[in-house]
Amino acid sequence: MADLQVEPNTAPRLPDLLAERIMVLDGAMGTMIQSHQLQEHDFRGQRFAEHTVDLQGNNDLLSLTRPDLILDIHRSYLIAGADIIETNTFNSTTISQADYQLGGLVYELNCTSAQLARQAADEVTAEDVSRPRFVAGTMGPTNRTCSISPDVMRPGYRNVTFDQLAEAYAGQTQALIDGGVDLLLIETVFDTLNCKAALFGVSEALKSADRSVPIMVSGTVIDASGRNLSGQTVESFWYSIQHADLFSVGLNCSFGATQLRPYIRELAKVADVPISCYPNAGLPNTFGQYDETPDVTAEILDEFGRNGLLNLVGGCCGTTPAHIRAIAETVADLPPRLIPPTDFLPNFSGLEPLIVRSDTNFVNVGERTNVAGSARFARLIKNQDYEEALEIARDQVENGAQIIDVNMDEGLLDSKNAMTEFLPLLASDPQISRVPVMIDSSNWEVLEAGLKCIQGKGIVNSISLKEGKIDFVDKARRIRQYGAAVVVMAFDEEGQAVTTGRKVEICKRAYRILTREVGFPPQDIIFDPNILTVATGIQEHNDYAVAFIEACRQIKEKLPHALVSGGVSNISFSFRGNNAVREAMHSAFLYHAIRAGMDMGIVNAGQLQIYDEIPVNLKTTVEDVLFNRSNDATDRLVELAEGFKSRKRKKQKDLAWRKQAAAQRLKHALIEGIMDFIEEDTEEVRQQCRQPIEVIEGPLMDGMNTVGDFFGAGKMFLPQVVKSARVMKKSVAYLTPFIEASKGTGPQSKGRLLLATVKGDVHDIGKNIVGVVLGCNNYDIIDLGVMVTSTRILDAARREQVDLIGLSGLITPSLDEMVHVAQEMEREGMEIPLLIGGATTSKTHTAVKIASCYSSTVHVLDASRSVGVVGKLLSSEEKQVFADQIRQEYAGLQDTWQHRQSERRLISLEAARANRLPVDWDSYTPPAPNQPGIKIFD
Ligand code: THG
Repeated sequence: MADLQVEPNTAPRLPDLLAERIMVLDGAMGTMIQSHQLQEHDFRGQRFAEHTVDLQGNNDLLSLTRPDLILDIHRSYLIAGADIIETNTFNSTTISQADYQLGGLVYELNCTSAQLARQAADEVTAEDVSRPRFVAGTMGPTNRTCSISPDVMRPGYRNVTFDQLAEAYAGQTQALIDGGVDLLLIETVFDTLNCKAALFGVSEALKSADRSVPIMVSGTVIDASGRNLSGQTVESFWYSIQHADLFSVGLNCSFGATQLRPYIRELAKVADVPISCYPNAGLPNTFGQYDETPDVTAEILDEFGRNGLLNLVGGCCGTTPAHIRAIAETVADLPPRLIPPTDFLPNFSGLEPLIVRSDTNFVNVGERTNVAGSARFARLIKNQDYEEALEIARDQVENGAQIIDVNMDEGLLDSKNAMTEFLPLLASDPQISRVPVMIDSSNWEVLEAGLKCIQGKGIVNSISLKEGKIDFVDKARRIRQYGAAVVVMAFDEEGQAVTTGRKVEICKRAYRILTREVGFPPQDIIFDPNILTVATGIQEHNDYAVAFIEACRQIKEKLPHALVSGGVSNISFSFRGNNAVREAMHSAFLYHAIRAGMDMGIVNAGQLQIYDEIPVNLKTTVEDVLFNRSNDATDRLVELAEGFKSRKRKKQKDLAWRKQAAAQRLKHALIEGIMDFIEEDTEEVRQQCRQPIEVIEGPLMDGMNTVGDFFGAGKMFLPQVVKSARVMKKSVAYLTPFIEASKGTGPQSKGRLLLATVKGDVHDIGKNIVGVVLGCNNYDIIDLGVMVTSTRILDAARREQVDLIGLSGLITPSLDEMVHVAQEMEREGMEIPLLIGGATTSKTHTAVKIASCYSSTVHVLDASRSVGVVGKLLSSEEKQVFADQIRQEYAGLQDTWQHRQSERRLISLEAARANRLPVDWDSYTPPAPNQPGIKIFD
C-alpha cells in the first residue's frame, strides 16, 4: 500500500456533474461483508490474533486484515455504476472503536480505508477518464447520543459530550483526507447534536489542514412520525445544519424508499443544496433481512427522480451491486432536481421549526427562565430544584412563548455549570424542546457552553461591538460555526446607544461587518437597539421608548432581512411591584413598536395585557410617557399608579364585569382569558337558549371573532390568544354532553364526516367546534384528533366510508401538509369532498395549492359557515351546481395567482450557488416590515 499514489483532489468537477445528472452512490458495505460469513479469525487476521476483545463484527477492521475483500466490494459497486463510493469507516472513530479497545487505531483505519477506496476509484476512472469516480469518507453517528440520556432516571445525563464528539470527528477527518478522499459524508445522523458536533470537528480539522473538502450530510428518521431519534422533524434538522455550507443533504437507511418518500419530499422543499437519498432495500423481514429486489427498489427511486426529488441516489442496508446497477440504469436519463432559491426567511428550530415570514405575527420569547429576571427561577436554580425550574419553562411555552430565553447570569452561581445542567434537561422535555432556545448571557464562556447543548438552531443573546471589532468578529465566526443566530446589542467601544442615531449607526456598522466580513446570513442577525427604562424621573430617560421605536423603523428599512428584538419588561422597571401599570406599559409599548417593525421580544408570555382593554386614562398616560408627550407625564403616571396599587391587585376592578348579562360575561371571559367562572356562565347562557349549540354559535363565536379581530390588528398577542382558546375549550367541553343528549332525538344521520388536524399541528379548538356544530346538525363525526398523518386519514376515510374529509391546522407548515393529503387523495383516486379550514388557511391558498391537486376541495372561512357548506356539498340536488361554482371561482384565483408568480421558480445548481453568495445589501430594497394580520381560528 505504501507506494499507492494519492491522486490530486478531483472534487472541483463534482458540482458540474451534479448540475448535469443524478449521481449514483454505492450500496451497503455491511450487507456485502455479511455475505462472506466471516468468522472471528477472519476479522483478527494475524495482526490481531492475540487481541483480548472479540473482534467479529468490527467491519472497519477488515480494511487492515482483509483489504482484498474491501477492495473487491468497492470495485463491484463501481462496476455496477456508482459514481461515488463510501469508505469502510462507518465506525472508525475513537468513540466507536473504544468498544473493541482499538481506539488507538483510528488514524490507520481511516487512512487505509480511504486509500483502498481511492485505489478502486482510480482504477475504474483510468478505464474511462470521461467518467471520474469519487471517494466519500464515511463518518457514522457513533453509538452514543449527545442529546438523549441513556438513563431514564436521569434525563439530564449524557454519556458523551459535544467536545468529545467534535474531537473524535476531527481526528477521523484528518485521517480520511490524508488517505485521499474527495468528499466527507456524515451519515445516518439520528441525533442532530451529534451531527453538529461532527460538523464542528470537521470544520476545525479542515481549517488546520488548510483544506476545503465538500461535506455531505445524511440523516435518518426512525419511525413513521418522520423524526430522528432525538425527536426533530426533517425540516428542523435541516435548519440546524444549514450553516455548514453543505455539498448535499439527504436521508439514508430508515426504512424502505416508499416510507422515506414524504421525508425526502419535506427536505427537498426546504434545502437549497443537492438532495441525496439512499434507502434500505425495503423493510426488514421477520429475520431482519432485506428482501426488496433490485428492480423494485429502482422502480420506487425512479418515481422520486421523475418528481424532481433527487440529486444523488444509492442504497443502504440490504442493497447490493445488483441494486445499484438497477438504480443507475433507471436514473441515467432523469434530470436532476432543481434547487429552490434561498428565501432569506429567518428560521430557527427546536424539535420543530420556527420561521419568521412577513405575515408572521410578533414572535414571543419567554423571559421567565432567567435567574436575574425571576426571583422564583433564581431560587429554584440555586437550590438545584431543576424539576420545578422546568415547570417555569413549560409554563412559558404553554402560554405562547415561541422561543425561550435561558439566562443563568448571577454573581453567586456557577453560570456555566448551571447552563450545561439545565439545557440538557430542557432538551429531554418534548413539550419544551419543541421551541428554539435563546441562550442569554453576558459571558462568552457561558454562551459557548450553551451552544454545545442545543440540537436545534438557537440564538445567542448577545454579542456587541463593546470590546471592539476584532472580538466581535471572532465571536460571530464562532457562533456561525455552531450554526446559531445572534442577537446584536447596540453597544460599541463608546458604550450603550441611547439615541436613535447612535442605535441605528451601530447596528448598521455591525450589519456590514457581519454580512461582508464574517459571511453571516442577514436573516440570522437580530438587532436589539436597547429597550431602556422610562419614567425614572430623570429627564434624559424620557425619550428612551421613542428612540427604540424609531430605531426599529430605521433598522427594518435600512438593514434587509435582519430582525429587531428587545427585552420588553425593561421599559417598566420603575414600576416594579405594580404589575397593573407594568403590563399596561408593556402592552402599549409593544403595540407601537410592532407597528414600527419590531419582530420579536423577550416577554412574560403569561402576562400580557390586551391593548384595547387598558383603562382609557391609564392608556393615555402610559402613551404620554412612552412618547414623551408632556413634561408631567411621568408624574401623572406615578400618581395614577398609586390608584392601581391601592385597589389591591386588580381583583375588585376585575369583578365589575360580573354584573353584566351572562352572554356578555361569556364573551368577556373569552377575550380576557378568564377561566374562573366559565362553567357557571356557560350553564346560565345554556338555560337561556333553546338548544345548547346556540351558546357556541352565539356568544362564544362572538367572543372568538373579537379575539380574531384584535389579533389581526396587533392588539392581542399570541399568548393571549392561547389563553382565550383555553377558555373556549373549557366552555365547549362543558356543553358537549348536553349537545350529545339533545342529538339523540333528532332525525337520521345526514352523512359521515371525518375531521383531523394535520400532521405537525396540535391545534384543535376550531376543528372541535366544527365537529360539535356539524354533530348538532345530524352528521356523524369521526374525529381523528391532532397530528394525524395522511396515511391515517386516508385509511380511516376508506375504512369508515366517509362522505367528506375536513382538515384543520393553525400553523403555517400545516398548509404544506394539507397539500400533501390532497395529493395522496388524488393519487388514490378518491372523489369525496375535501374541506379546508384553520387560521393560516385561506381561499387563495386552497384554490392555488390544494384544489389544484385535488379538485373537490373547498375552503371554509370559519366554523359557523361549515354547516351551510357541508350541506351543499352533500346534497344530491345542490352538489353539482355548488361544485361547479366553486371550481370556477377557484380557477379564477389560480389564474390571478399564476400571473403574480414570476419570482420563485426553481433554479439550477449553479444559480443556487450564486443566489447564496453575499449580496451588497446597501443597494437592496427590503421587504415590507412586519404587519400583523392573521386570523386565529384553527
Ligand atoms: N435584551 C436582550 N436580552 C435581555 C434583555 C434585553 N435579557 C434579559 C432582559 N433584558 C429581558 N428579560 C427580563 C426578564 C424579567 C424581567 C425583565 C426582563 C423582569 N422581572 C421582574 C423584575 O425584575 O421586576 C421579576 C419579577 C419576579 O421576580 O418574578 O422585569 O433587553 N437581548
